[in-house]
Amino acid sequence: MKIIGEKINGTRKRVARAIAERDAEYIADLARRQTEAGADWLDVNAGTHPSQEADDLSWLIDTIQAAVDTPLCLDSANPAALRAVITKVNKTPMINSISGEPERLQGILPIAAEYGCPVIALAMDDKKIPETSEKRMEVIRSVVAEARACGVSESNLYIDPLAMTLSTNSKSALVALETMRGVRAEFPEAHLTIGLSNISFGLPARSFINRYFLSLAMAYGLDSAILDPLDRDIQAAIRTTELLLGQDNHCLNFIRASRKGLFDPPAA
Ligand code: THG
Repeated sequence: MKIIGEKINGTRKRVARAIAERDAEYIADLARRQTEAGADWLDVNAGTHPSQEADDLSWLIDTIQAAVDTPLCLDSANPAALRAVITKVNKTPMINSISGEPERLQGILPIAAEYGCPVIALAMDDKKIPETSEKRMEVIRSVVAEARACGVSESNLYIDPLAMTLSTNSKSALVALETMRGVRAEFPEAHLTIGLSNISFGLPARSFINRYFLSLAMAYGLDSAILDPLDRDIQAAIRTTELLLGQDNHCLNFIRASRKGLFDPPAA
């Protein structure tokens, strides 16, 4: 299970302030702590107006790369901003994201192809999120075909089936899980990812919902997720579910994470 650390996101108030004030130490600290907690990529979302996005992303990238060498996941739907910053990224970044939306496909797929980037593909088009897993699969099929045509291999695609909040649709987790099943069956080389915390938006006790959903999704083939790696309970859910699904030879990762104190309760 690969972790995309979610914390450097300008839609979060504290991060927005750090970006506005160019508070490098705050951002560097988030980069270091997520890396220490095992993040495989750091999501970088400036969360700012498109006119400001390239500048802010550029500062974030410099700041993060001065602190850690963890690969980045550039979270932007703006091809111009992505082009402006991609050459300053040290390690091949993931791009988050494309969708079935033609402008986004045509603007971003060529960048992913040129730089050999893994790319997250959302199961939606023209800002509309299909209600059923069958319709999401139709969008995914067309995005996979477009990606291939542009020279992005199936194995560089991270399909995001989209977890919508349960608070407005009690079947939304099921729709996401069914879509994962479909992707696994039709596109065995492709990866799956999800923005984990969406599933619980507007509900109480969110961390329980997030964790049980993560565990179920892993059983459906989820192999990466955008989440908070500093959350010890999520760490426990990931390592324990890997153990149960036979994804942890000799239980080594579980034992290592436990020794590292990533989830064990502190000694009384
Ligand atoms: N799919 C893809 N990319 C995504 C998402 C997705 N990128 C953005 C988002 N969704 C995932 N990232 C975050 C980052 C931070 C938070 C939630 C999702 C977060 N939220 C706090 C909360 O939920 O309570 C509130 C904000 C705050 O802390 O101020 O921290 O679905 N491909």
